[in-house]
Order: sequence, then structure tokens, then C-alpha cells
Amino acid sequence: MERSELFIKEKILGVKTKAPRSFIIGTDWWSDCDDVVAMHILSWAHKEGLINILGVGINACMEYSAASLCAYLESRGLFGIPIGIDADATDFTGIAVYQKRMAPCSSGIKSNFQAEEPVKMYRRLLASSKDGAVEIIEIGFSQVLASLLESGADEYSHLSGMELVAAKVKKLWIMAGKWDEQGGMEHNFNNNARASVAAEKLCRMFPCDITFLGFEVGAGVISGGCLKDSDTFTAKAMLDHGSENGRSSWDPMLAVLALCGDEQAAGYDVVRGRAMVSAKDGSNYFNCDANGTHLYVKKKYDDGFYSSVIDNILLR
Ligand SMILES: [Ca+2]
Repeated sequence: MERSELFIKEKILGVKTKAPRSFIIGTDWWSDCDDVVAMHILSWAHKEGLINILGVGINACMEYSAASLCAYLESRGLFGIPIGIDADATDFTGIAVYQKRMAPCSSGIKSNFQAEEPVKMYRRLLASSKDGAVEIIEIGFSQVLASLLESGADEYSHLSGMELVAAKVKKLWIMAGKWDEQGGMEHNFNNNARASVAAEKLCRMFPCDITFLGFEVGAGVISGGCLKDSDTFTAKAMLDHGSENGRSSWDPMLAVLALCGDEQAAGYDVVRGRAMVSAKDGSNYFNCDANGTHLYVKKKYDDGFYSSVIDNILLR
């Protein structure tokens, strides 16, 4: 059996629990198509019964954001998944190119105005979940999660955002940072002041374990070209981005890592300690500490292994 096939059988499908693990996903769903590849993988896992996607929060906003995400999820067979959007987040740099083609196909959400306010959505979904049962995936900017931590009691819970996250969340899996140097700079932390200020808060305040997958991990792992010319929104998004032959795999690698639920089993060494981000410029720093609650991952294998796992899932 091919190595990636065996990996998926043993490390992803093989650890299937009785009840699917619960996830809330944050995505910028913005200029880069790797979010779409990640959502392809996560929607596959949802359909396989490995995970239950409780909701998706979009943290960068353009005209077609919520409708295009709704259309995408529907194209993958997922209907009625709650979608939130930060409607103020129109100031990130970059041009969103793939959303306009998808948006008209949505049978649910037709415009951003029909999506939920994202902090309310996270609070609503967390409040109705069992203690310690929710895992959060973030493949975009940090301001919604930072605002969640700073939120107060509301109609969904008497707990503060910090208390609610501490009670309900097991772990945050996040694609962000550049960890092979002190002072590393990466898009999700340093796109603009909104991103940097939020990233500093998230790293300082988040009350649960965090695993980071950094820029240096995904840049050289090229995936998604296997879908070229297929009649899928994933392939069309990659084409619109100019990456029909494949794209760096930051977000899909984070998705596969989260699905495995175990860094070592997913093919990574880990460095444990405490991550910090400068609110001024989004540069990131790491203090190693055996008792730290933050991890960043380093690849154990060649790039081809990770790309073949992603492509293998995309072709299922
Ligand atoms: Ca992203």
C-alpha cells in the first residue's frame, strides 16, 4: 500500500471515535486558495463522520464571502452549517479572486448580511457544547478569536469569553507564524495592524493548548494539482488563484494535522514552550519551556509525503 494511503487508513480513519470530534473553523477565505483546499479536506472528514463541523467563522470580508463559503460547503454536500463573518474586516491587504464564481450557486446564505456575527456564533456554539469537547481550527486572522476571549456574558452564556473557552475548548490548531527564527514574520500575524494586535492578544490570553503550524512548514509542500480540470469548486478556486498546478499547503497541512489529533502521529516533531507576537508588527517569538502550553511543529518527513497525503484525500 502506498505510504500516504496507509497513513490515511491508520492515522486518520483508524482513530475514528464513536462520536465525531467537534470543530469550529476560522478561515480568512480570502486571497489564497489554500483555505479552499483545507475546507475540501475538512468537509471530507465531516462526511466520513470523523468530525462534526459546528460552524465556520470568516475573518476577512469581501462582497461574496459568506455566500461563496455557503456555496462551497453545499457543493461538498454540507448544508445548513452555521456561518459567521466579521463584516468590519475589510482592511486586509490582498485581492480575493475565487469567491465571485461560487457565490451565485448558494441555496442558503446569499449575502454577508445573512451570516451571523462571528463572536456571537462562537459563543452560541460553545455554550451548547459539552465541557472540553470543542477543538478550534484557525487558518486565517486572529481578531475574531481575540474578540471572543474579550467578550462578556450574553444571552447564550453567563460566562466571560475567557471562562467559556476555558470550559468548552480542548485545543486550538492554528496555521500562523514563522517559527524557524525569532522575529519571524507571517501573513496571518502581520497582514495589518488588525492582524498583529489580535495575534498578540490570542497568544497571551488563550486559556487552552495551542499547536502552531508555521509558514516554513507548508511553503514547500505543493498540493491540489491533482484536481486540475475537475468539475469542483476547489479546482476552480485554484485556477482563479493562478495555482491550477498546485499551491503551498499551509492550511491543508493544518487541517490534516488537526484531523490526526496528534502531532507525532501526524508526522511532526514538536517544540514546546510559549509563543509571543509583537502587536506592533506581528513578528513572532518563542520561549522553549517543557511545561509550556504552546507547540510548534517541524516536519519529520520529506515534503512529498505531506503533499501526497493531501492529494490522496482530495481524490477521494
Ligand atoms: Ca488562510
